[in-house]
Amino acid sequence: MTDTSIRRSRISRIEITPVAFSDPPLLNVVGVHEEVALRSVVQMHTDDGLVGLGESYGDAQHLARMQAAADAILGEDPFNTQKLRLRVAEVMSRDTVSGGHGMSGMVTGSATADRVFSPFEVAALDIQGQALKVPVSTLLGGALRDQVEYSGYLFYKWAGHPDQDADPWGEAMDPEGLIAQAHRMVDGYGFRSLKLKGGVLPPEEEAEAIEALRAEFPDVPLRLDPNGAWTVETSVRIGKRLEGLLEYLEDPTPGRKGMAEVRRQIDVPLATNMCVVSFADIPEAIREGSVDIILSDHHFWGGLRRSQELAGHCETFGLHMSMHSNSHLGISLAAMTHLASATPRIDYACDTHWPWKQPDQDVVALDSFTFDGGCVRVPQTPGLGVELDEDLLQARHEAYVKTDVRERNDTGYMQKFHPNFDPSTPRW
Ligand code: GKR
Ligand code: MG
Repeated sequence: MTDTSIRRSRISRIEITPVAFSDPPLLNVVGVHEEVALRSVVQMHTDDGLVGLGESYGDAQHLARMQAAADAILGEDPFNTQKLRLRVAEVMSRDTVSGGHGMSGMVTGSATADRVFSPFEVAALDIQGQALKVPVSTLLGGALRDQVEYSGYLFYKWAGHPDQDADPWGEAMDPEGLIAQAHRMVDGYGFRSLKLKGGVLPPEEEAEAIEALRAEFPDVPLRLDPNGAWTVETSVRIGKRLEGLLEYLEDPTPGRKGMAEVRRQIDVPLATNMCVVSFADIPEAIREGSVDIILSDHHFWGGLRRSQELAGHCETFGLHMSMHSNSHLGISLAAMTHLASATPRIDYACDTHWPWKQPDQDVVALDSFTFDGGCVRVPQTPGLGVELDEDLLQARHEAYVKTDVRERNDTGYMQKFHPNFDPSTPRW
């Protein structure tokens, strides 16, 4: 007789490895990137020998939360991500400690349970894909494109970390420096759109930089993201100046009400990864008319399928989507690429910090990804389609053990060199 019973595999073990990799001194509204960026690598093992990968933030508080969540989902079925999510939410509902959100204070309002669940959902999908011998994009409904477009992410930056030699990117504190940086991005990776991280210099100087980039790259869509550094009045003034030059303006001013006020007065689409960062933020954003574009980020929207739920909300309310990024490794790039390939609502080129990471400082095989025309091919092998390199993982973990950085703190690092630096916003 044929055995028709279905044997479900179980999650037998979860390893969470904190890692660190070198990061250049990239400036933003809350300070400057430290010498290392922290991440965590999740390896979810099943009792039938599969291993799924996930990647998340590496801040100490977040690691503790992830460990508590991992303990709560042992023995569960990796195909039942609804149940995994409920378990994680139960554990997080008892979490009373604030902070540790991995974004240096820039985005802290997003739902803790979603953040903590995300790398486990990605690892579970990796396992499912391997078991079924299909790529993760297939599990997400199917890839509608075989490559995903990313945009080049420009930063004001110092030549190198203080007391160190200049890094190969060199200094970019004025339009000339940014144009040289943009050429490296465009020539080296083929990016066809560019985003400038603003909120660093007085707004008029950042507007000048956009004008200079427009003159240098007449056909490249441009975005500017001051991370809420400007008042409503400043946002309207600079927004009007940049009308016709920007593909979108990202978080010029803090809060949904302020964003709505700006949006009513300028003819530039407004995007956010700061004022709509969880499902609870959506109703007010719609009521107020705060934004045109939401930057999804599976790391804080609760994983790949929750990000697709967000896409459903955006479709209902006529909003568009792009994708947010923080300093990340290859497991995240694979997950981002699968998600975007299977989510037509993500109709803008996605952000990535990828070029800022030294190629040998990842945890996946060095040839896992190439950028061609700013695009990454959607992995076609089962699951996420990336393999962990044990030697690289070990090296990154040793770097974590060696550094005394235990949470991202762009402000503290900036204040070491500029003690009067004040991260409050709006600043201009
Ligand atoms: O890496 O400095 C940075 C960025 O500023 C990042 O932390 C932001 O979260 O890229 C992000 C953004 O779009 O706001
Ligand atoms: Mg942003």
